[in-house]
Amino acid sequence: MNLEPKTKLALDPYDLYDIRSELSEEERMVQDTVARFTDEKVLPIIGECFDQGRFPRELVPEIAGLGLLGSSLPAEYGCAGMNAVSYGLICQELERGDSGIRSFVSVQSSLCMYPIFAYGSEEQRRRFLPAMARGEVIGCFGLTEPHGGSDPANMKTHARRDGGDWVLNGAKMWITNGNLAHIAIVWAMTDEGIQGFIVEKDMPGFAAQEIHRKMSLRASVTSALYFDNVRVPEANRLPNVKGLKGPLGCLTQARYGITWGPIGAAIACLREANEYAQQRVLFDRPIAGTQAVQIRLADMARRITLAQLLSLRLGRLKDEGRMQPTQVSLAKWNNVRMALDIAREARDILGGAGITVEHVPIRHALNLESVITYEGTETVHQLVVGRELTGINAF
Ligand code: TGC
Ligand code: FAD
Repeated sequence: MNLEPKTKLALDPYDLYDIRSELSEEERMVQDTVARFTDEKVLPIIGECFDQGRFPRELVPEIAGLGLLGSSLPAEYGCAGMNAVSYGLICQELERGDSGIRSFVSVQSSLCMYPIFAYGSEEQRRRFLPAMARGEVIGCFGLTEPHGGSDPANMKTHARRDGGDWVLNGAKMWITNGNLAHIAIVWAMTDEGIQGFIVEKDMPGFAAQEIHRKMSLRASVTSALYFDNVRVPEANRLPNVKGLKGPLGCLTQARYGITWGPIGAAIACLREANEYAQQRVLFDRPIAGTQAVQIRLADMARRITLAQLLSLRLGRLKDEGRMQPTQVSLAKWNNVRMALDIAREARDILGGAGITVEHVPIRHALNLESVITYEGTETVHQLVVGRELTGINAF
């Protein structure tokens, strides 16, 4: 029996394995909605925002209106209750626009709303989550400290009990949304181990200072946070977790989304390199007609396809409750590396034109220099996988 298709079907060059057909109708709808938002609202302004070092805060109400903040949390807290694959697709389509927009949503959803949901009291959930889903309360997540982010167990920020309150001292570094945020989820050492606190921006002794002169994630706010005898009431301590597994549990959620995001950035770069190469005529033919450029474009498509399959599989495992942190590490490592390499190569295919933000690859490449460092550096994720294989901790 001949099972070959009768006619050759046209493939989508940016989805060669028709992964979209593996998505449910609802997942496709989420992807289309966010894709439209990115095309209509993000892409027209983002080059200029990057150039000016400005986060487009005016987009937050629409991001919230589309249900993209805390999208996986339940409806009883004003959230959309979507599945993990939908959250991944949200990240992918937003990062097709810019890593900074995806970062904003990752931090709000996975690093701030998730810990309040997973580790907070019912009162904290009701107080914060609906307002955060509406984008009226913005959060940031303070784990990294100036002396070294890869080893958060060695944190110096500490909280001491004082009557019914906690007194917080220390500093956090490289904090996304820091100066935008109304609340900070701050991880601090206590006599009972690491604990999480909801620090409100007007608490005396708390200060956020924006970090300028960045060459990466310029359309995102990054800050240092300082705590000088900040008095935090017991009602603002996250009661249901102690130890490093608290912040690491949040990172697993955010890193999962980050496996999807760079796929969007890579697709944007491949698309632009492909279109440019078809129009750029050198030596009497478009450079897309040379073997060297075709091999490079084909190799980008190959790597994107593998990343798409990896993230979809990871998302299905997450929706079945079977996803393990090591699997997330492997995909974060693979997919960010894939996107960074593709962005740099796409920049090269554009020649001199590739160095301006009129074209997307340089902006994505610069952004991905942060993405490969934050949420665990590439080395950290390689060592997590190595530890899984060998049983030996090489950190
Ligand atoms: P280790 O002994 O391995 O673990 C301590 C406890 O945590 C548990 N655990 C995890 N739980 C959930 N998810 C994970 N991924 C977990 N990894 C470990 C573990 O089971 C253990 O639990 P228990 O009950 O036995 O106590 O800890 P370690 O000190 O050896 O550290 C391991 C290491 C190096 C992997 C970890 O420290 C690490 O991941 N370092 C990197 C830090 C990092 O990623 N920081 C990110 C800061 S946030 C950020 O970058 C936001 S950018 C966002 C944006 O803008 O989009
Ligand atoms: P270090 O930990 O000092 O690492 C330096 C180098 O040493 C790296 O190459 C690393 O891979 C390597 N290294 C570390 N350990 C080993 C080892 N055992 N063996 C070999 N090599 C090793 N943090 C937050 O808490 N919240 C945020 O919202 C946040 N947002 C960020 C936004 C941006 C734009 C950036 C750039 C960072 C952000 N971070 C945030 C911080 C980020 O998580 C850290 O930068 C990251 O974890 C690495 O920490 P570090 O910069 O201190 O580098």
